[in-house]
Amino acid sequence: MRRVLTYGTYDLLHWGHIRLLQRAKDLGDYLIVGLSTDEFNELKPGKKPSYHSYEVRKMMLESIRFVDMVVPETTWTQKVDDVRDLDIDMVVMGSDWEGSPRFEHLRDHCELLYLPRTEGTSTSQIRRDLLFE
Ligand code: C2G
Repeated sequence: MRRVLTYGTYDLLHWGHIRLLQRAKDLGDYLIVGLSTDEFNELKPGKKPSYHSYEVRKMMLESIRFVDMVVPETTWTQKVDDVRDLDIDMVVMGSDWEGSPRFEHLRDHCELLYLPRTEGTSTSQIRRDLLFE
């Protein structure tokens, strides 16, 4: 059974997120999402606090049929341990992370694939659109 892992904040869940999760699931049999905690999001440069709490974002992800498990992402450095402990075959991220040192080192531990980001939607775009409604 091929086990796939991806990471993200998944705030204000939108169709770009869903397309990423669907393609990630299609690459294996079991999809795990490392979901950024509210505290971890504070460490991400330029990241606004999430609209939804970790628990709400986790509940929403767990309701998606492509997602088999959600685990907390609390640090930048947990990924190698996650790949080992969760017996991961492939890590998948959207192309905005392509080449990032946050992920490239995982090539020594598992397959790593970046999928084209979905153009035309993003959490920040949704926030901006709603602000000027
Ligand atoms: N994504 C996408 N298309 C969009 C928006 C997002 O394919 N229009 C992808 C991103 O590339 C990412 C996933 O959806 O793979 C989740 O996006 P975010 O919640 O914005 O994730 P991010 O804040 O980048 O957190 O350690 C890695 C971080 O936790 C990633």
